[in-house]
Amino acid sequence: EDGSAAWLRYAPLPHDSSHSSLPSSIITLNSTRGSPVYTAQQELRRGIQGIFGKTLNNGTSSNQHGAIIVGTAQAYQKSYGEFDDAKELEEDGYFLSSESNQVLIIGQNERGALYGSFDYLSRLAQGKLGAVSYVSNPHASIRWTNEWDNMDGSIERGYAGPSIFFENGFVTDNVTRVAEYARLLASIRINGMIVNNVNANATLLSPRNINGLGRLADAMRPYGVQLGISLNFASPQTFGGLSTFDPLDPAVDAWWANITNQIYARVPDMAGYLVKANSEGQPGPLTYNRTLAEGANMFARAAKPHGGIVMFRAFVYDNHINESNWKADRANAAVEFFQDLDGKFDDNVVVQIKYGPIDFQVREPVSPLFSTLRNTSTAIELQVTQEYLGQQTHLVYLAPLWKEILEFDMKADNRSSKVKDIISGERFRRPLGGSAGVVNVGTNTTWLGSHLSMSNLYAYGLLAWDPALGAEELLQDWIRLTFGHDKKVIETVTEMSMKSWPAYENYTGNLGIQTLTDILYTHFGPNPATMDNNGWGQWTRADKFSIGMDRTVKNGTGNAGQYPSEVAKVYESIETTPDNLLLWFHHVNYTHRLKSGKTVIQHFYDSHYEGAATAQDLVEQWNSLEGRIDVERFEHVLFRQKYQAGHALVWRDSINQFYYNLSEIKDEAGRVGNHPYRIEAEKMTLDGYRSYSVNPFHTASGAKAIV
Ligand code: BDP
Repeated sequence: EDGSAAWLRYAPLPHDSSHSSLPSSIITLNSTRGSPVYTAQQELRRGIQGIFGKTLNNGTSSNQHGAIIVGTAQAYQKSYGEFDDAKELEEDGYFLSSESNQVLIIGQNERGALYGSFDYLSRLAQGKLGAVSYVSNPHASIRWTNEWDNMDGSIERGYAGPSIFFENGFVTDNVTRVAEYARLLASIRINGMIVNNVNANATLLSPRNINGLGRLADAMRPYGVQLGISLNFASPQTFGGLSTFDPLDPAVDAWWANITNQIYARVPDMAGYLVKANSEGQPGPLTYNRTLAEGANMFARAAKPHGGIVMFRAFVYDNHINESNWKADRANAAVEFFQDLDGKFDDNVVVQIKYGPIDFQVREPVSPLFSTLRNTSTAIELQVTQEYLGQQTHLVYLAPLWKEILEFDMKADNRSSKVKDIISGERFRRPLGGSAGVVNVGTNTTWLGSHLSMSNLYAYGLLAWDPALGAEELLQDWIRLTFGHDKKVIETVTEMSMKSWPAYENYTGNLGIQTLTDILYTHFGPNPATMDNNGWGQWTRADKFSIGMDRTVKNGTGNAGQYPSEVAKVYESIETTPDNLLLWFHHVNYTHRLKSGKTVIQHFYDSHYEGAATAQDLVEQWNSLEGRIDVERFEHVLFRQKYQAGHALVWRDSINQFYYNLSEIKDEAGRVGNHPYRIEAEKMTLDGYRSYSVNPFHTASGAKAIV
């Protein structure tokens, strides 16, 4: 149990779960090796063998009793005649019926048939053996992952070892892991994957690497996962040898058309491109005074003849903002850059928007851009990799966070406008839309570096398919598939996971102040002092008396006014802003009283204690599962939980000490700065250790640690 099988373990069902009507044969309506329907057939055999120890025979159409029939609706109708539910199927959707001893798994297309097979197997593996009959269709057409892999094999914000796609500047030769990853993604109904970093390297476009991309796509195709790539805007100049990369220069246009043709010649079903432009030092159309839409449309023209999509990121901002300008606000950037461009993007462009206006913080309001763009297709960008959220050394189950965002009602034009219905294209009647999840898996057998963080990947895919699913429901399915059916295991891991996001928020940054982490690069560990006077604009504006960004229209940066009026009204006033976003939208005294009656500073102190205490509990809770989980995974998780428990104390004391030093307001409970029973390591007689001063000072008591 090294984690490589993730939730596709097909472990035998406990007890005697013999299945009286379990089919004994399989009829596959496409026997072409490598087709998703063929893959579905292989998967069904493998799963049923694993779960029930039963080998499926080859069925024939003359003997369909007791058979699983898997294929597309078209193929089914050819052999067996019309079936009613076919009309309800949408692209990638499937019909699953296990009502008689015949099981039908019929996809609208090949991919749908594969999804239906995985769904059926997931039910079996969870012991959900009852009869079902339903159609399942996707909420949105774009259900992609983004992988931030570099050509040298490193991964930006990846915490599970080196890349499975690239090494030493080239696409890897061995694509075994790539196929295994595609299999995992297909099982959660992901249909596209961008394989390289948004901070893209143009050498990906060399003939050798284009051929390599073909190899990756070939490995992914049997699973219905289409490959896509990130592009570097300056490639025509830096890589192609042109004198310019101006998107309106015909030579540049021709260069992109040509390179795109070359890629599609090798990967005819490529999903499309992802572009990060004019952001954090990346080149883009603004260099030539062209608009972002003109830049995006250049790629759109190249990809259009091949059916490709261009995901153009809204993460555009100036990363040299000057804090002395009280009105400056990074949170305003996306709307400022994109509002005048609405309707100017070609129809195969999708603007990909991070869920919040800043950057994957533990708590952010929804990005206002979702309601600004009415005539432009949009997708939401979520982060599965826990960049700011503990980098897989802390347990943070993210589905509750994503659910809050997806269910948020922007009330555009006073009409229900939930984010999930905007990104599906439904609310503003857009042809395209969906989700992009930054995953960053690596070569580590656990995929993400930690067994427990795989619940995030599982939930991400299935929420992209159906955002109405519940966070806890998804979690419990994942637990059963990953750890089995032991009731105590299910209850304990559920409880641990469901309290993990609130706990992390409590001991890192609460009341909407952002994750008070080291902002300069690592994004790991407490460093609130870096949260101001940095060009990135992630500011708290904390001083001796007060804290928070005033984003009101009346006195602040005007950010609250970027939301539709109903929502803007709520955020404009301190009284109506929810406490958990108070410091995001308002600058208040530390002594300001929250709706709970507590002062801001006392809330800080208390929450940090509460959050850190929860992190200690997680160790106990996990420990209580000893013997109920295989030793390999038990130990692996235990190590991480202990680390988290310790690191949560570092977080608690750093943040509390920092704001105590700044405000000089005492903790009512007398805890902050007062640890009478603590024995400082540096005061002990050190044998083989020495003490040293740490920076930032507040990450160790007395600013001293030992090494
Ligand atoms: C930030 C990451 C940085 C990414 C950037 C992005 O720290 O590594 O390149 O986002 O999304 O969160 O482009």
